[in-house]
Amino acid sequence: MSNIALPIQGATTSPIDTHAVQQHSIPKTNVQEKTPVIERNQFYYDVLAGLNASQKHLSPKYFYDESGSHYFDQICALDEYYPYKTELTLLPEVASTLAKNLQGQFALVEFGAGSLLKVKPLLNEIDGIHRFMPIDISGEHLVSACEQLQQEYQSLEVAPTVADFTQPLALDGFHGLQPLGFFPGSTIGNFTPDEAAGFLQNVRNILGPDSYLLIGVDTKKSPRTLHRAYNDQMGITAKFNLNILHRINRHFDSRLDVADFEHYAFYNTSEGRIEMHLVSRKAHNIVLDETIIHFDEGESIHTESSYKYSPQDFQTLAAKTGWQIDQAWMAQGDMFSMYLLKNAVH
Ligand code: AVI
Repeated sequence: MSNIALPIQGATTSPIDTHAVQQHSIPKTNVQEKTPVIERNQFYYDVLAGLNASQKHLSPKYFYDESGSHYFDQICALDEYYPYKTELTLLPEVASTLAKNLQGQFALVEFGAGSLLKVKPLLNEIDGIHRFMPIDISGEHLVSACEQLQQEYQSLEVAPTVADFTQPLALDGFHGLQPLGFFPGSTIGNFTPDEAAGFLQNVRNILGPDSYLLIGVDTKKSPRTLHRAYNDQMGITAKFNLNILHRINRHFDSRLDVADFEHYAFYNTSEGRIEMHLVSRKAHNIVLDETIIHFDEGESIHTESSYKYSPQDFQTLAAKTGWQIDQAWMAQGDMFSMYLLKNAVH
């Protein structure tokens, strides 16, 4: 499975500042660093390989530098972008049902935790959560978010891990508690179906037997609603998409004019996904260091897919990756879904 995306609100891919890690009040022994941040060389390699492919493409994980994360925060505040707000509205109801139905003592593991905004309804409602183990690739951002959370939830043990959770990961330290995974935001939609299956299997291995996973999944719906969500009137999604070209300009010695490209997003009904592209306005060459890359007029770079899952689609995906659906919630108008999955393999 490829190394994709940490597209969580507020996440950045800036290098880990070990000073920052040392200054924070989260005990340093609680912070585990499992993988290095994305290397500059990896970015070079991925950009050149992606732009030399017959369908040019770039990984959506490269959206999330500091400006990209800032644009994503703005997207979440837009009226048109329903997934963020809809899930946030659904979460208190989900949390109170879980508080009633889930008996036990839990270690809550959040994948791609970012700013830790969505975990609070769970912490507020479920008394059995004693340990919180967020995982994110952006170490500095994660540790400072954990520090703030620790102030608010003083009796909670907060133990962050700096890692790329899409890769196999040995997560120790459940301390005898039952693992409860949390993967909100429909980030699963940014994986291809094969990657999504690999991810769910990986999470099952990380959390182990007797674990649960609470996951947010965007649903199939009217293409008009989807189109609006990814083509907002203020043009923030366009800026978010085009920012990947600015990022290339910052990293390469390049002749690339961002104004030669435009944002294009549409719902591909047969694939069940939003596709985001950057379309060349004219036939031209760009130069990245010594490499010349040609674009025809109208040729695109595919920058992101955002898959949408009907309940049946998601049931099939869960079953084939060893999870069983324990509970399901649908937001009003079937706009967004959440599922509590139980590890079905013993
Ligand atoms: C993070 N991810 C779930 C968002 C999505 O909807 O696929 C990223 C995004 N792309 C454009 N707008 C938001």
